[in-house]
Amino acid sequence: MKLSIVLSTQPAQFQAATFKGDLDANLARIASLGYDGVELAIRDPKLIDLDKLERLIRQHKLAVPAIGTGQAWGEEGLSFTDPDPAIRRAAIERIKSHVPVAARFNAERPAAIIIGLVRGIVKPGVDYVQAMDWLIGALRECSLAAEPFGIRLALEPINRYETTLINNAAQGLELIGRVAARNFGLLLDTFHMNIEEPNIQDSIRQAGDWIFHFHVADSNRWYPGGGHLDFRSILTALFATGYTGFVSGEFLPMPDAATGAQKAIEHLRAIAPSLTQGKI
Ligand code: LER
Ligand code: MN
Repeated sequence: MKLSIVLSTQPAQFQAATFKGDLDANLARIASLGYDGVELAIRDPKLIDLDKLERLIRQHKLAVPAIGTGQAWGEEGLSFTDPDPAIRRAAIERIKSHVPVAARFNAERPAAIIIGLVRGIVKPGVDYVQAMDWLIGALRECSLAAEPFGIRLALEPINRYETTLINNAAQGLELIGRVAARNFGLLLDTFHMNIEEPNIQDSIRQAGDWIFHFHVADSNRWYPGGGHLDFRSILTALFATGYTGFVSGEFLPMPDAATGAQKAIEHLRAIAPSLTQGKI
């Protein structure tokens, strides 16, 4: 099982970006804890020193399985479904600007670009059908731009308290059918699944090959093992689909980032030997 953890490369209010602040120190800590990779939350690629970031990541021998983009919404209000066409266009261009960034990391499999809250919400005065049309158009355009680089886009079903668009895996799968791009799939997050899915394991089975990336947090969004989710059963279902990607920790820095990260890796590594040999 390959494990990664979320690190924010720019200041962000998002609380479950486990590591924030000093990049070098955080990467050193993540590597020393035994993580294989780091998931980078990048609000705007043009505001960061990508050469330095890439150098540090290589220095710490970490893979980058995915790039989070949600802070473009969280800090700037960009979204695919804003009634203002200029904001929708800016959101699309922002996601496209992540394509060359994702292509820099991992020759084996480039980083996936996460479509989280940048999809937006159904804003007051906007009709749901209209919002879905804008969303599908934006996703088609971004998937097409990413395709020649071998980059995949992973849309994350997010719980109802954060968005009104795509809360569960079934809605995500329906959207995949409508976008109809082979490089457009899902990111499933156990924290959101615990709120929205009728049965987490069944939803994982249904999503199958469309699972491009996977976030883990416990029921209370603490590190896996800090709440009451059954990660043995959840991960068994995940690997039974043939999933070969990373299991990526995205949880609150509780009681602090380093302790949570350590407890997560202990809990997940203790479970791993019982999972199907060869799949992990
Ligand atoms: C991002 O991966 C996520 O899970 C959301 O809760 C962001 O708000
Ligand atoms: Mn998530």
